[in-house]
Amino acid sequence: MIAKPTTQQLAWQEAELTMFLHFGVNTFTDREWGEGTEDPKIFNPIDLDARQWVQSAKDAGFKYMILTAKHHDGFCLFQSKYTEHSVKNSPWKNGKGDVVKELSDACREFGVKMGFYLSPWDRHEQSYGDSPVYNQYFKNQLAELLTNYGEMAEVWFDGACGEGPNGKRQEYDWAGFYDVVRKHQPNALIAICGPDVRWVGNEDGYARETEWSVQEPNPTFHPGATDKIWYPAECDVSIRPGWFWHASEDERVKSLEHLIDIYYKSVGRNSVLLLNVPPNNRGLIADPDVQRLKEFRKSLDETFTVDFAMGKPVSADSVELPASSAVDGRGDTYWMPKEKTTGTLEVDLGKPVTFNVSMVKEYIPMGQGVEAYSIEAWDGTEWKVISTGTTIGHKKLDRFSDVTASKVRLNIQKSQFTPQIRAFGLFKASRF
Ligand code: FUL
Repeated sequence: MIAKPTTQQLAWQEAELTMFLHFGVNTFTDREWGEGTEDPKIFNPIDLDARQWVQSAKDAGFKYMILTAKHHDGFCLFQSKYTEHSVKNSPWKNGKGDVVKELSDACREFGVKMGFYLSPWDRHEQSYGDSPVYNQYFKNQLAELLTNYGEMAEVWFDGACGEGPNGKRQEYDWAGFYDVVRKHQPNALIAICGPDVRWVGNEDGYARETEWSVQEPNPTFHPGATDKIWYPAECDVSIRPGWFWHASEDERVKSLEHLIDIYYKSVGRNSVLLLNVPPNNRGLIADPDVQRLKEFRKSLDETFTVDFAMGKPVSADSVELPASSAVDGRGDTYWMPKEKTTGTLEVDLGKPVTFNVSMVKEYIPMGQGVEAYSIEAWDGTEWKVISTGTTIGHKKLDRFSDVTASKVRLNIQKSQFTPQIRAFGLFKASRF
C-alpha cells in the first residue's frame, strides 16, 4: 500500500507558508520560558491589532497562522473557564479581552486559516504532575479552543518539558487529547506531538536534502499503526533569535538572505515553513519584521513569477500521461511514463535562456516515490548535469550557478513506483 496524504494534509502542504505567533507573559518579562508565577496584570498589549498580524502574514503569502494560546508558563491568551491564570485577570480590555478570538475573527475576515499551540507542559497549573487530573484540565481547555472560535486547521502540541529530576512527572494522555481534537474538529491537523504533521527535528528552518513524507509510524503518536504512513515535515524557525519578542532583538531580525535560504531549505525540500513572527508588547508585529516580510515576498515573486519552462514544447521517453502536463502550470495534471520507474522529460526553451533555479514537483495525492533524479542542460554538443537530487515530494528547488541553455531535461533515475511529475520549472533568481 502506498501511503497517501489526507485532504487536510494536502491543503496544508500546498499552502507552504504558515506563520507562528509566540505571544504571552514572556512578551512582557523579556523571557523565553516563563516560570508560571507571572502576575497576569503584566499582560497589557494596549494597541493589540490582530488584523495587522494577519494583514502582514497574508501580504507575505502566509496561508495559516498558529498562535501560542498557552505557553509553558500556563498563562492563557483566551477566556478559559478552568483557570484564573489568563487574560481574564489582566488589565487589557478590563479583563474581557481574548487574543484567540481577536485572531480568529481577523483570520476569518482575511481568509487565512488558524491554528493554535497549547503547551502540554504547564508550570502554573497546580494539578500538573497529577496525571489524570491535569489531563482532564488540558482536555477541557482543548475543547474550549476547539468549540468557541470557529474552524481550527492545526493543533500544535509542543514536546518541551523542562521539569528537572525533582520536578513533577506528568504522563500525557496523547490518545485522549487526539480524541478531543477529532471529536470537535475532525479536519484539524495535529502537529509535532501528534499524528498528522512531523517536527523536522531542528529549529533552524532546514529540512534534509532527502525528506520523505512517508515515514515509519511513531508508537506514541500512531499507536497500533504498522504500515508506513504519510507524515510530512514542518520546519519551525523564528524570524528573530528568540521565539518571543524582545526589544533588544528589534535589530536582530534575520536578514533577507537568511530567510530566502530558509525558504529553499524548507519549502524547497518538501516541507512546510512555520516562520515565527512574534508580536511586541504593544500587541503589534514590529516594523523591522513587517519590513522583512515584505522584502521576503518581493524577492520570491521576483524569482518565481516567470517560469521559463511553462508552456514550452516538451517530449518524454515514455508517456502514459502527457509530458506537457509537467509544464502546464496546473496542480491536477501530471506527466507519467508507462509502466516503468524511470523517465526523461525534455523541454525545448526555443532560444538560449539563463536560469539558476529548478523546481520539480511530484503529484503527491498519489504518494511520494522519486528517490533519485538529475537535471541536465544541452550545451550545443552534449547533455551536462547541472543538478542532482534524491527525494522530490511536493516541491524540490535546486539552486546552481547561472546556466544558459535552450534545451533542458529532467531525468528521473529511481522511483518506488511509476513517477508522477506535476511540474518541472526553471527560474532566474537575483539572490539566493
Ligand atoms: C519549544 C518551546 O520550548 C519554545 O519555547 C518554542 O515554543 C518552540 C516552538 O518549541 O519546544
